[in-house]
Amino acid sequence: MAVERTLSIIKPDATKRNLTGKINAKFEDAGLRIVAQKRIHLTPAQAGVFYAVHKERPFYGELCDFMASGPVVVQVLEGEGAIAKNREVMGATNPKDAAPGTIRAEFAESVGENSVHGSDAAETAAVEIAYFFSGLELVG
Ligand code: 3AN
Repeated sequence: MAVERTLSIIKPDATKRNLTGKINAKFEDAGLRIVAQKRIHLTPAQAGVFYAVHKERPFYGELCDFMASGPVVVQVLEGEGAIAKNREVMGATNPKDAAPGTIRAEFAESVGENSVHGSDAAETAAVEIAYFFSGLELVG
């Protein structure tokens, strides 16, 4: 399987509860390497650009406000099949449906405040990584 990179975000509900280290341990235990990472505080407009694909969904405004409600940790994870592997480690969008042991099963508060974001395909991973990181910041 090819080595890939994927964009991960530890969301405000998780940074607020001091869960960054526990979530990073889940990634590293699964063989994902954190090759770039920074803690930032998005504006609603910056969150809106990131989530533009969801513009027409009824929860878009709420999602942008939530993502700007506190600090987030944006990170690039690298590994074999990293995009799908990260989605596995994250668990289903709704924590009620997330498999035991996944980040969302253990930590998410609701379908909206679900602790982590992960890119869903190679094309979106490339766009999402470039939104937050320059090439010089990727130090695999
Ligand atoms: P995922 O993050 O699992 O790829 P998406 O792409 O369907 O899920 O949704 C993006 C984000 O939008 C989710 N992580 C969640 O924060 C939010 N979201 C999705 N569905 C809902 C919903 N029904 N109500 C509120 N927020 C939602």
